[in-house]
Amino acid sequence: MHALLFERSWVGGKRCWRLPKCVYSAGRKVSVSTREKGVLRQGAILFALGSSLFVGFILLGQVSWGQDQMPEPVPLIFDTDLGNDVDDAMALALIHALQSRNECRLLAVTLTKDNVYAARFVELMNTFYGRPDIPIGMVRGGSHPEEGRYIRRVAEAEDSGILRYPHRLRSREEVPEATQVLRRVLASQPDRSVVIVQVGFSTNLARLLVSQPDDISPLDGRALAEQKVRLLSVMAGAFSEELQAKNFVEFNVRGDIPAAQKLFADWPTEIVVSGFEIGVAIAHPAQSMQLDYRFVRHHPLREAYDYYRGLANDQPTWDLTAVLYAVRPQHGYFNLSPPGWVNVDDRGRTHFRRDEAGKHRYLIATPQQIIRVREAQALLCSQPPCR
Ligand SMILES: [Ca+2]
Repeated sequence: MHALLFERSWVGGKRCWRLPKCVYSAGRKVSVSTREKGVLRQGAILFALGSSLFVGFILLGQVSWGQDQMPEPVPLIFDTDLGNDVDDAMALALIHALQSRNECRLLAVTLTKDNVYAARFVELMNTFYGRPDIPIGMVRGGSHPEEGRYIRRVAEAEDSGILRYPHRLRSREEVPEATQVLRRVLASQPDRSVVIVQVGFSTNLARLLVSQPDDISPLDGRALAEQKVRLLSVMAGAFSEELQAKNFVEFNVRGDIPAAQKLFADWPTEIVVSGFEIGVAIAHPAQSMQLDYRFVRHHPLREAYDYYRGLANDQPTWDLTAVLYAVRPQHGYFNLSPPGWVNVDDRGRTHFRRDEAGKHRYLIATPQQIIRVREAQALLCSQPPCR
């Protein structure tokens, strides 16, 4: 038997592989028969197929390796004054949509609104999205405990004597105090992992900062936050030149000025702030509320939006932007200011001082980014539950 080999030749000025006219076997030149050329061609085909399969396996290996390297879902705490405006409810829907996409994991919702209907609304939303057991904490005392326009109406809505949106909570006493929930959840998480989104008053986080060691954790609140939290994403204040010139005092700061001062002065991790100017520039399209929720007869967010804003009206998306940045910081939805420090004066105005060593930044959105964010938020808010 003599070995059959491909030979490399120059054909038409290009280098290529072709079948040889003869080969050497045991040092002797041997001509290649037609049958042997057929074997060679079959070998060439098999070689090509084998190579393709090999490359395919390598690529498959790379894909599965890539999946192993996928980032973990962001462990998230949502701290909200839900009920004062409807963007908190929209932000909660957005969180659930992102959790259904395995991009975040809602660890707890803590309320800065001392009203049982706020807690009931959160629980009915969590239940609607198939996650009824997410811990809920609620401030005691605090700013703006009134019912507002939608939380009670949606929580008590019935069809033929049965709750339209099932949930279990009924009384204020059933809802644990928020600081305790924050301490318990933080203590249970890996170090430097948790992202907190604060879209209401700073009451709960300021109280966390001054909380003392207890049977939940030997750390005080500040040390616990420093150890467990990776990022705090806040909707508060105002940073545009126009609003600064007007001495604008934003609602979340005005609701508890001492707490906001405490938060920006003492919080130990990085903070990214979505100022008033971002959410007001990115209006949620009323048309989305009218058209995109037809997959279900009753949707708690659509109903809340109707009671609060009216289905014919656009809605600023302040709180949604803080969630979107927290979960998708790498998507280029926003630009960030240079680092610096935010501080809150006694009238509730926010000021930003640039400092390369600073831990605070605020969001900036270009006109192109505003279009993108508006579309992404509308799609995520109206994403059907994954139940
Ligand atoms: Ca809010």
